Amino acid sequence: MASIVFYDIAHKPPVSESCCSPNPWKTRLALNFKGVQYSTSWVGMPDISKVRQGLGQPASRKFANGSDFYTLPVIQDTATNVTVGDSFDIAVYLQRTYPDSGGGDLFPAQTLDYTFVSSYEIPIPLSKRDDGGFPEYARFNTNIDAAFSAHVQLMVEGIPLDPATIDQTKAEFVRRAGVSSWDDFILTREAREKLMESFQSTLGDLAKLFLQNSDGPFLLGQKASYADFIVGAWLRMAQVTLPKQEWEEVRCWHGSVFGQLHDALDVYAGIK
Ligand SMILES: N[C@@H](CCC(=O)N[C@@H](CS)C(=O)NCC(=O)O)C(=O)O
Repeated sequence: MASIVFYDIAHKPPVSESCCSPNPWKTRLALNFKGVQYSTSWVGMPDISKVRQGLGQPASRKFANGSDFYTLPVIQDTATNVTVGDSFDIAVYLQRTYPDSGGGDLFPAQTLDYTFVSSYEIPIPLSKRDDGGFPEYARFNTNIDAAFSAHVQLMVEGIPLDPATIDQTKAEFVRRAGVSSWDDFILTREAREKLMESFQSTLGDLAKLFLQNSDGPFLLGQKASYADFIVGAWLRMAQVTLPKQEWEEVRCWHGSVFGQLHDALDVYAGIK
């Protein structure tokens, strides 16, 4: 019996092909890196609030109007009786509770000098949280979330929603965004090209950080850290949700740093 239960979002079956939510992906990569025993509990989109509240976790995020946004991941560690409901807090918890497990240090000291300056609005405000004693990583996490969230409209259309609850989920996305129908999320070809250009230039600034260390694929060269998982989690979402040709473009931009990072993280990407 696994000691950790990891709650992730179930999209269209089979989950092994559709699993694409970036914050749960950060947790999966961290759990696999740590090599701790766990099992995944899959939660359908309409059930997230109920499941999260059932686990005694308050909302870790707010919508723009100030109302609660119930999210995953959550982990429940049955060995310690601790439940944690935010991806960054989970990584800090794993590091502090299982410091030497698996690949070792999730947060090796490094400078993560990347700031995203937004020209696009972020659809849902990002979580506000403590830095857990790792301020460099916490700031990097916030900036990466902002950089990818500003371009998330490229990916929304391609989320493989579960056919069993697709109407309900689409209606909820429409309600949150305050738009009138799902079609409002669909970008015209021109708007898509413009947003892809912005995505490319945003990732160009990030690529500089990866290229500082030429024996890549990771920020520290051969050793993966939680900073690689933060970026890699968003790349998993891009891989699943972007049209194939656009994903190939992303992989190849900036000397293929992101394609190489994505592939190098396969060793930590097993779905359990
Ligand atoms: N601060 C949270 C944010 C988690 C979050 O935003 N999760 C998204 C998936 S990536 C979610 O649960 N969305 C549910 C929904 O859209 O209803 C964390 O980092 O864990």
